[in-house]
Amino acid sequence: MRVCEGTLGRILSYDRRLRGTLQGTRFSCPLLLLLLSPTDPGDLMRILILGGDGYLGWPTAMHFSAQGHEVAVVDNYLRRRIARDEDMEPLLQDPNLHDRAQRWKAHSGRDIDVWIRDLATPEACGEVMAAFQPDVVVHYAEQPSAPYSMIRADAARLTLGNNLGVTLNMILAVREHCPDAHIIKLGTMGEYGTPNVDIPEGWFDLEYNGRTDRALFPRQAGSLYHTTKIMDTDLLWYYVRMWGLRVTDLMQGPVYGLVTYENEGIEDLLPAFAYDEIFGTVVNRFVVQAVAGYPLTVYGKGGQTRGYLNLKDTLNCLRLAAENPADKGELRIFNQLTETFSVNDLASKVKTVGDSLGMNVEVKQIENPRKEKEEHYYNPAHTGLLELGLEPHFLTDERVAEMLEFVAKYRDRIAEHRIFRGVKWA
Ligand code: USQ
Repeated sequence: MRVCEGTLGRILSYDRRLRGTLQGTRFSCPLLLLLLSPTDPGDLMRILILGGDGYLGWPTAMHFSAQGHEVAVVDNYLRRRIARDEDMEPLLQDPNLHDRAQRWKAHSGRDIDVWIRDLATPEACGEVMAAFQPDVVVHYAEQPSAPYSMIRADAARLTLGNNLGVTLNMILAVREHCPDAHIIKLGTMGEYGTPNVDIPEGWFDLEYNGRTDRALFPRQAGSLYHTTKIMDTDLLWYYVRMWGLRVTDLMQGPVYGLVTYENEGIEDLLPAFAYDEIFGTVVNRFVVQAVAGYPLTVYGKGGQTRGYLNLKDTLNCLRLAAENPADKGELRIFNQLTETFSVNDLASKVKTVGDSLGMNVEVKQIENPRKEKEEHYYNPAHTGLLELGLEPHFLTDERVAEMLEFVAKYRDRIAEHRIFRGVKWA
């Protein structure tokens, strides 16, 4: 692990934080605080989360903070602005980052630094990196919606410009200000598409005309958003080769859920939970649709299979990647998913569980607004994170029931016109 300030500095910094926390509002017992900080003081890191306002960013910030790490978040509220402009706002209240940090402080006694900056501006990116001197940079700061990237020409340009621009600025700023920092980049399983062969974890052995080499597995994205993620991977791989950066690229499938270790039972700390066609992922959408009495929107034949994971598992994957950094000059790739199932499997599970709760769920196959294979082979490897210690939370009937019951408390906030608008791919 990289040590920016040296071991002594780190211990002093930990001691400062410990005493600072003890002066905070909630914890008055040092022993309790130590028990609540599972990380050894010598392993504490400075973790910078780019895109810290998002569905994944804010829970990740709290998770690392709860482990005792020093955490800062940066965001320019791009997702909020798009959601507002497209009338696709999330289900729950969406406090701004300063409010979120204050609420976290009140609950945990811990600080999270907040920077409202546009990382697509090189100066802003450099300013944050120079000031915070991270050991780990978690890069979520991208326009995350595939449908949004396909909606109009201006949205396509924004997605490409923002996602590639921020990634390049981040790389250049890391090299200038903290070249040993471990970059953890959120990629997507959508980079691989749905090939008719097994999918390895990023790399494969290539044999051609009797010669062999190790290469990035072929990528074939299904949306412009997913294509920007391929371009990110290529940018990172280029600079890993040129400058010896240390990078972990997490190829993540669609995430579901909203309860984490840090926010359980505390509504104040829940993340933005989207159920609309632009920002909502399919599991979260089906749960909200079942609660609203809206027929589950299965696109096309419903044989589309993806690799899914619970929000808690995303946090554990990030933690495991940070605790076990890539080497210098390494682009390490993990496929971040815990189980695969089709849209039809998902719909029938939500229906069965919803019906058992008296929801009378209807499932409706509708014309697919996307251009994608609706029946296909899908077999991605995903052993790397399991080998680091990941213990998956699968989408059991009990978990579906918990989500349905949770969302049912907010039923009157569901705006049906946000559920389907039919953004066409072609
Ligand atoms: N789908 C339906 N009905 C719906 C919504 C989606 O049948 O109402 C289908 C889609 O057509 C697709 C599958 O469900 O085949 C997954 O769709 P999704 O909206 O949950 O996921 P996607 O658009 O691919 O994007 C999401 C995140 C993105 C992340 C990606 C991982 O928004 O940030 O990168 O999941 S992956 O899908 O593995 O590429």
